[in-house]
Amino acid sequence: KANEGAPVQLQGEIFRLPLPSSEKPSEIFSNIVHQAQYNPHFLPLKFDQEQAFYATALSVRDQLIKRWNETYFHFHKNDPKQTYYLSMEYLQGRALTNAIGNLEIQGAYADALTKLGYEIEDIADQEKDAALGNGGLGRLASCFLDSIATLNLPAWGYGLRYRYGLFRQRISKEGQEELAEDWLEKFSPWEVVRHDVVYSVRFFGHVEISSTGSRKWVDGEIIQALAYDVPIPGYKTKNTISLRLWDAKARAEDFNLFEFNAGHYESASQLHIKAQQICAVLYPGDTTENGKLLRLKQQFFLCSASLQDIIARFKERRDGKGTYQWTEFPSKVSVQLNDTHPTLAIPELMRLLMDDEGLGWDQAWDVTSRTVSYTNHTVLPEALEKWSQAIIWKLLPRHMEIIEEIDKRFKDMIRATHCDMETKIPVMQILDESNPEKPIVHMANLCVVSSHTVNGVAQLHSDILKTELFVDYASIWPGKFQNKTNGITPRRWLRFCNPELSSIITKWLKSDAWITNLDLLSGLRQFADNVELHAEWSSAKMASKRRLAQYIFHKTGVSVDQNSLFDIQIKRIHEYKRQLLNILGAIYRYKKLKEMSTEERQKATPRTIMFGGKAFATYTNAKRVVKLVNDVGSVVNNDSDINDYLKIVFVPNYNVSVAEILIPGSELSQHISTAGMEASGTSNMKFALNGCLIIGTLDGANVEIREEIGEDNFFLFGAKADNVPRLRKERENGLFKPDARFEEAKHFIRSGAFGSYDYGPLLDSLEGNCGYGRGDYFLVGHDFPSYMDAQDQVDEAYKDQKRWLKMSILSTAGCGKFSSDRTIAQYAKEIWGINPCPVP
Ligand code: B1N
Repeated sequence: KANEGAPVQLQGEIFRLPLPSSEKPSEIFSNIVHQAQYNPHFLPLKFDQEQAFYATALSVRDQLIKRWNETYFHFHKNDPKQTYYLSMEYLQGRALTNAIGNLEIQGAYADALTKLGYEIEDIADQEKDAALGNGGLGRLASCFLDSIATLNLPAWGYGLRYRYGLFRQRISKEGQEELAEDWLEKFSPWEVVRHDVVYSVRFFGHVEISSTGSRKWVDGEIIQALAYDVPIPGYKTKNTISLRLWDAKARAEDFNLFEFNAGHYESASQLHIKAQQICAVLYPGDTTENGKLLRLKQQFFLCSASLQDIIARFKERRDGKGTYQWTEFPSKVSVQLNDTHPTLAIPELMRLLMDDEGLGWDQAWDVTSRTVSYTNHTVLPEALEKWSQAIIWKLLPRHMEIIEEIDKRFKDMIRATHCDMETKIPVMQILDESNPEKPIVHMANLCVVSSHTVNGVAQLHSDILKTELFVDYASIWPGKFQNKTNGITPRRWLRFCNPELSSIITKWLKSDAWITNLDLLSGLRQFADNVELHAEWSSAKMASKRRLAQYIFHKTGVSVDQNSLFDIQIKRIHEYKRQLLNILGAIYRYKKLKEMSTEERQKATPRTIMFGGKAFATYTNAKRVVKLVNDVGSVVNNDSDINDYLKIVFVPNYNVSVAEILIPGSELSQHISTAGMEASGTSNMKFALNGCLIIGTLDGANVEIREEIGEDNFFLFGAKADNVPRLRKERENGLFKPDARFEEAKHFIRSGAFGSYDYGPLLDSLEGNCGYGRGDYFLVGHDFPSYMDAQDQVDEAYKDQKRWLKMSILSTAGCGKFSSDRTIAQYAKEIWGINPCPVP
């Protein structure tokens, strides 16, 4: 057996060691016990649930590392073109259930834990979420890693190892409170520190020009980037890829012992303190200059460390040293920028190639622009990154020179080859000096100019990029723009979070092949009217609703009716996502129920409306929405007249693992953004996949979901994206006539029905000429009547359970397209040019 197992490097040569085997149940048992005894983090005398979790996780980690090493060795030997996904965010959630599920060792681990006196679900529940992301963009990156590994693709993720990820949300009388969440408090069993993978990253300093005219960035402060690898297993494959997260460290020589001994403790360890700040928090508040500088430091830290690592690997794989050709780099390396947050990878790659490797501008530009591609995730003007040139000159003087040169050459090119576009230069240029007080850099423009491919994340969004946001670039480079509709991993978002429904699907399709070929779900369509399937489908949904009801009771003390329609909206709280539309509709429903006679009420469809989501700490209107939902909930849930018909619940601290409980238990979910504003959305896909019906606008991926599952199975309402600008104009010109129901709902809040908190400013944002933009910018008032009509249709449909179940089955059946396996296969073929490289 000596030719099996993980490779190790010994004296410069690759040797292979025998596999330590621990995949058999008996060995798993002893392995867990071994981990519990030998890991130094806990007392050996106790073996409580938490310790059982860490011991179990460490035993699984050994398996992952073995596979990770084999995958690395295999890629190294075969030297395929490899993609590197650069993202400031990953929302991994929990890893234990996913890892043992992907490795197909659930049964063995469950048995071993039973022998130790535990249920595997309780042990899995001990794990803290890794929440190194804010929302959809970060979760998409994590789904992509799962699909990359599953499809055996040679690709890795790079990110930052934030000490404090997304804050923990607590709901108090005041509304949302934010608390630091220390996910590394005890330690993470999933990461492996790589003390041999360290790079220097420079900040500040200046550019030195040599006698030959070459430029070099020198001085400033130097921080070390240290790699932590998180193994990402594919489903039913040996391939296990890496998410490499950088941590920041200062060097020992930067610790001034002399100063320290003189009692100047802070100045003695200045650089250590600065290093600690870099990876301290996910998205530090950037309203202050300090905050902006720190965020820019984070972005550059990710880009510089990752590119140095990528270049080192490129050289290493070119059979030793000195034999590589830089022109081959783009045929071996592709770099995907997850939005503009890692844009600095562009000038950093240029700098490394020119200043360190000695390439000329043209050659460096050719290599860079054939290597880098860019995904846009938003068209919201306030989310498009604009950095002040002054701050970049200060922090990254050499990069600012390079950006200036890219901008200059771009403009020269336009004037030379597209003279008809001359007038468009002001909107296309990278540097914007229109405000001489504060010249800025448009990061999206830099990305478009420097990338070989630019993509949007749903068809509608990609169309908007081509016809609006990037319209002028599209006229020069029509072939540069693509669509890659987002997707979600069917492993986490159906197979593992909803095992009951998964077994039913497998039984009716007579195979579990759908887990890696989601299009096979369409085979359920032929059974959409089958009464036996209806019975099984409905009992699986009931089981998930029961689990969710228990969770809600445990977290909020509210007991909900398990036979009511479970209606859910979970996502970041943002005005464009219109949680306000949802709660106004709920308020109207409550008021009408109050006004009804008992007999009338008995005809109503009982509902439980659930909200979940976090508001950015400084986003005042979003926090007011959280407060309103909670206040409405307190009144409604304590009103004995209508308790049998309506409950309104705010589920605190929404995150990935909470989503895994909410989504399987959902029957209706709301995806109700103002059309044209939600680039894609991905929870819409997760809900539909779990047989939940959607009430939604024609926005983002809703459009494609509706196409796939059929328009009869989708509750549509609201303005279309094309009409939004006209409707906003009409609103401004006083041509908008509000619906009576809308007025009544707002008036009810103003009357104080939900307490004394001043909702004036929030409600004012829906009126005349105030608030965001110029009065009801998000068209809540315009869409309210069609929203309420669609809600009436929902109530009617739910009364006919046979019809509802059929729609639910057809929702799941239509979700094949929304597997991230499909999305990633398209990226691999149409943008990255990489091929599967399965470990034998
Ligand atoms: O990216 C998701 C999409 O499904 C959502 O529709 C989209 O809103 C989301 C600045 C963002 N766009 N932009 C961000 C995240 C962090 C940040 O600091 C912007 N997130 C999205 C996946 O494509």
